[in-house]
Amino acid sequence: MPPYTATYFPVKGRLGAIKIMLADKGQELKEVLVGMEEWQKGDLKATCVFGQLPKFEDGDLVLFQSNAILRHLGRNHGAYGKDSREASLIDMMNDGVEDLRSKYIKLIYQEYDTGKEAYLKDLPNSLCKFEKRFNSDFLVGNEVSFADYNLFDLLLNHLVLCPKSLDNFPKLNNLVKKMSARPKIRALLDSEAFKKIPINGNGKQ
Ligand code: 6SG
Repeated sequence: MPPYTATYFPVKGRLGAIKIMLADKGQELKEVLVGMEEWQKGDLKATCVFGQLPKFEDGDLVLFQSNAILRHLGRNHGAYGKDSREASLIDMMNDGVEDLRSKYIKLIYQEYDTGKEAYLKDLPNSLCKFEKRFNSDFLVGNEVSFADYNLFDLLLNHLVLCPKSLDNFPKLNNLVKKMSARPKIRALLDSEAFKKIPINGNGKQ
């Protein structure tokens, strides 16, 4: 089977959770990195369904939208719940992760210097919603889902933004601890290739 291919900028950004999930599932990923100069030529952008990256190829299936990619991989690799009820709950939690990720991206790209204090003040109001959902090591049911990988990736970013951000959230700390300890995820996080790419495209983190 040919490996999956992802085309993206040289940042973790919206590919981070996808890479973590693929690593944990023992899947190879071929990466095509696109620099600013090449992207600004516009040829690649014109071929992207919504004019944006990441682009993800699974054989002849071409996908855009990072959450659609996560769902696709969740379906393919048994990370989408044990039945349709769990799948719906996983969708709900992942949409919640997307809401927080959108706020984070807005902070990073639009108001880092003026808005960080207010962002961190409000952050517990978002994090407590996730904290309350954990009855096991995972957001939904007893198995890892794509929403867990997505939340884990976003929490790692927040620990860089503010190392104390999870201090009052034992369940979120547990997620970070347990996910970081999964051997294939640990190997990815420790790899030079992963460590050297910046989280975001503007140098802010
Ligand atoms: C930005 O927002 O890296 N894609 C981004 N930006 C380029 O022309 N809803 C979808 C999804 O979930 C959102 C996609 C996402 O998949 S990612 C994109 O394609 C555009 O709109 C964040 C990121 N930004 C870095 C960046 C892109 C262009 C300028 C700055 C770094 C420099 C040049 C290329 C890379 Fe750069």
